Amino acid sequence: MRRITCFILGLLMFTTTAAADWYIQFESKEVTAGQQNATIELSAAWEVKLMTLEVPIVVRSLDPGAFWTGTLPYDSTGLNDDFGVTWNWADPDWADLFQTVFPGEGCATPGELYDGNSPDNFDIAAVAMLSRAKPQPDGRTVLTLHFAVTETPGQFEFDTACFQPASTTYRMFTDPSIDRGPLGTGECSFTKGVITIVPCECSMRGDTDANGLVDPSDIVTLVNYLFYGGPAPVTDLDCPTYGQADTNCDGRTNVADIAALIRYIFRDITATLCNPCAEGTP
Ligand SMILES: [Ca+2]
Ligand SMILES: [Ca+2]
Ligand SMILES: [Ca+2]
Repeated sequence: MRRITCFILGLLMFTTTAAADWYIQFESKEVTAGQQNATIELSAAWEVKLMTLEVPIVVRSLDPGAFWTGTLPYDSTGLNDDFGVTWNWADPDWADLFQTVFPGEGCATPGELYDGNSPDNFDIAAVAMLSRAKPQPDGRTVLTLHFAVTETPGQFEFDTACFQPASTTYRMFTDPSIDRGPLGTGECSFTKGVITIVPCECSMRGDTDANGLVDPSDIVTLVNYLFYGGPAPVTDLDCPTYGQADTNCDGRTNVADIAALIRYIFRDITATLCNPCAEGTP
């Protein structure tokens, strides 16, 4: 009986592991309305040495007005001319984000310009040069995109879509050349990512004692807490950072926040406290 149980457990583990070893996936997450430093990670898993990864992408609003905005991530030359793109790739010079004037030309569903108006099409292509990319059966982040989001609550998504007749879907070529995507052997799955923009109402920043005013008593509260074991500042759960005591939005409550409060209250009438809604979650 014990032997049978072990066999079944082993089979279950094997099945679970095998199913998870080939994938390309975006994360899904919440960001705050107007957040300037939002990110999305693309991760992938592969079992044998990898040669190339190509993921044609469409970014589309699921709710009108909820979208990315500002300067969109780009990396088209491989020569340090990039913005908002962090590669976790052995050969970053051989990894790019392509945008063309006519994305989707020749595809069954036409694409649209990469211009901050939904939808935006582009193509992620990464080549592992001489070293190839070592097997990553547990998966790892390959790429992080950095961007700002609109003030409109709602959702938008990063999905895969035909980019050109030669790039109709995602592809993962391993060494020797076998496409593990849907046009090849098909082990590799794709998971789209959904960004949910939630309203941000963090009006109490600096008001560490939550009495409705930002005044010297808030400095006292913070000093007592940090140096004399006093009670923790009130935390506003609507704030994306650590509440109203984090007056410089770096995700920590420390002496720098006291300095920011002193400057704001006493020293500089032009000083403002950080806007945690714009900064978002650290
Ligand atoms: Ca567009
Ligand atoms: Ca106060
Ligand atoms: Ca801080």
